Amino acid sequence: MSLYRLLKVPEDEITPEELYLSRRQFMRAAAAVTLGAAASAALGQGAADAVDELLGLGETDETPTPYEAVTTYNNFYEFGYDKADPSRRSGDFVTEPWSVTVEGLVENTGTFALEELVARFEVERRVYRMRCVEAWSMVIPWNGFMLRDLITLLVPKPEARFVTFETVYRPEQMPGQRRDLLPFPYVEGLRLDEAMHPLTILATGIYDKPLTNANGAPIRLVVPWKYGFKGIKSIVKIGFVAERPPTTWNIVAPHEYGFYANVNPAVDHPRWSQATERRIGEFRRRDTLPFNGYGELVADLYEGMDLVREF
Ligand SMILES: Nc1nc2c(c(=O)[nH]1)N[C@H]1C(S)=C(S)[C@@H](COP(=O)(O)O)O[C@H]1N2
Ligand SMILES: [Mo]
Repeated sequence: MSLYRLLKVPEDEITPEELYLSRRQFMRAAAAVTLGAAASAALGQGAADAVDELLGLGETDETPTPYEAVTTYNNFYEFGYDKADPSRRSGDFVTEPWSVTVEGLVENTGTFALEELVARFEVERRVYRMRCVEAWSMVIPWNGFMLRDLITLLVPKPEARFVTFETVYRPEQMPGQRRDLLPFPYVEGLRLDEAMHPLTILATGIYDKPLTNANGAPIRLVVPWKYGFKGIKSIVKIGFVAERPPTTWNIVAPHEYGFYANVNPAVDHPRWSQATERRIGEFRRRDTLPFNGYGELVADLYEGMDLVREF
């Protein structure tokens, strides 16, 4: 059973407040479904602690990559393609005030002021591995809230199967947008059940500080089991659609960058191996893990799919 299908039922019946208050239980239920038999057995024994521990798999105790590296070695083509461009060339980027427009197959469309939106959610710290498709990785302490909590408030219509995201288009403040580095605005998308997964967050902070412009201020997506390019930055639009939406890197090079972009050491990029990665700050390469090490929590989402063909 998919995570989304299970959670869809209570969502229709529970008010946002109740949902918010019962979030811990909700997480447990989500974990039980995603983790399958092991967690169910644990739940059966009434061992809620065991599920908490399993949920803890989403956290890593690996040493976070230093703040300096996380905020100066970036991909954000709106500011240029060099890793140093986003931090060096984003000084004129204005992120306050900021609003996010919600459109498409959802009950609560509209334009929302970011502070008012964020105030509704519990912002928590999530330390996640981040694996770029270019075969480097970091460990990043994010501050953010679960995208599922926002989606629950927005109430998708039954036909909605995918969530879309769009980055701000502001060439006067984003030098990379004044050149043809990518077709802008940058767009991304997730299947609704991926978007509803408890690991998927909208980040507003990094290292307990506000997000830097280079990291996607004031709000960006983080999906830790997918390649970094799915983590779209500086989001101004969120949509709900029935069909799989176009996504920027997939438009540019469909044979190199799939829609799903799940981290997969067994599927090489046409121009390089994905079997190992360079952790920023380390000398020896590490093995890349399926789903970036989050497989126990997310593999269930892709049951029955051929992950070589649907990369
Ligand atoms: N709008 C936008 N979002 C983006 C990108 C981009 O160029 N533009 N680059 C992506 C890529 S390739 C990666 S690896 C991550 C990098 O996030 P970080 O710089 O915060 O580590 O952002 C992603 N989000
Ligand atoms: Mo990336």
